[in-house]
Amino acid sequence: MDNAHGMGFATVIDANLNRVAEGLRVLEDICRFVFRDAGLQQKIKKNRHRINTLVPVQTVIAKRSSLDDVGFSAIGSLEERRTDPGDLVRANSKRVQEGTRVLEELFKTTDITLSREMKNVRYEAYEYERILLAYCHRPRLEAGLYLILTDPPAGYEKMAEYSVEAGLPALQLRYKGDDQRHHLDLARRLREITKNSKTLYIINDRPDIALMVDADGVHIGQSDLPPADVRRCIGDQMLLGLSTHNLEQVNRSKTEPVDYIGIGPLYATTSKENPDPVTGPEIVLNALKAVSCPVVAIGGLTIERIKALGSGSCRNVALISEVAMAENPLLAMQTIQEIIMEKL
Ligand code: 3NM
Repeated sequence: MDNAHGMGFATVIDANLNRVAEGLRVLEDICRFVFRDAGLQQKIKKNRHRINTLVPVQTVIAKRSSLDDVGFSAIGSLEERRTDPGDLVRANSKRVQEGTRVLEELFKTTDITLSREMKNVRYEAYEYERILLAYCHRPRLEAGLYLILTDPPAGYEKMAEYSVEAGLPALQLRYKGDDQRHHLDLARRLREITKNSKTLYIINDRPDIALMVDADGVHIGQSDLPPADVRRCIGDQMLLGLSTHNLEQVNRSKTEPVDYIGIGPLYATTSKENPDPVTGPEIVLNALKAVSCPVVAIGGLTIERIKALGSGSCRNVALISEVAMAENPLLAMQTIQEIIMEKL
């Protein structure tokens, strides 16, 4: 290779290393700040650091000039058209995949080990794209009443029908009986009722049942299986919620692949056996400051206490008894949903 060509190749390598590093950085930040998957973020980061260590000698960097690059103006117009997070993930995954493909080829002439390394990064980038796109299509927990059902006097089915009618953002089946088949049956019936509605259907404690009935999500507690393992089991498209009971657990949740957290019990509750110590309502604001995902206030909440939570504080409230014991549960759901939405 003569000098002029050598410099040309080095410039192509330089340009593609930068393209790959930038694409990885965007994917890493989306992973970290939007989907909060620390494990995947670390994998992307490792590859980005590796790519950065390969950036060629300073002479080439000094010679780099985007303005002399004949492709520069052509790229700009396409790059400005990103319409949703999925577009952003796809576009940046493509940058990484294309860049590593070019590097894989070029390094074949100089360093076969590096060429293979680039191939590995490319294959890993297909994996990042798949996971992040799945995240983009995962349902989101909207503001409002998150209703939990444990033996409601009106019956599970009736309460599920009311939840759909009231347009609640989420309904959780929290069955505490021993009959596994009944549990599964019930879970299936509530899935039928909530299907094609705006009410997300979440199963408490049981990722296996959530998968069997094709629920929208699973909710787990601090002593259930670890969130990362549950996530591996339920895949990328289901919502995963985690109960927290103090700020230490709230902070730890930031490193876990969960989509929302519950915080409580804010007040004493009789709906849960062996509840954790009462946190008081003040903890909600601190939890909201600590995490970027939705925070669901829970435990001993009543209409009056929800009103007292203050405007602008909590967008998500979970209840069992206040609705289950209401004379008219549908009316109670509608009223509480309205109160929460008015407070926002
Ligand atoms: N989890 P009620 S408190 C299921 O602190 C549950 O994580 C809690 O019922 C927690 O609205 C609770 O009747 C019970 O108090 C909530």
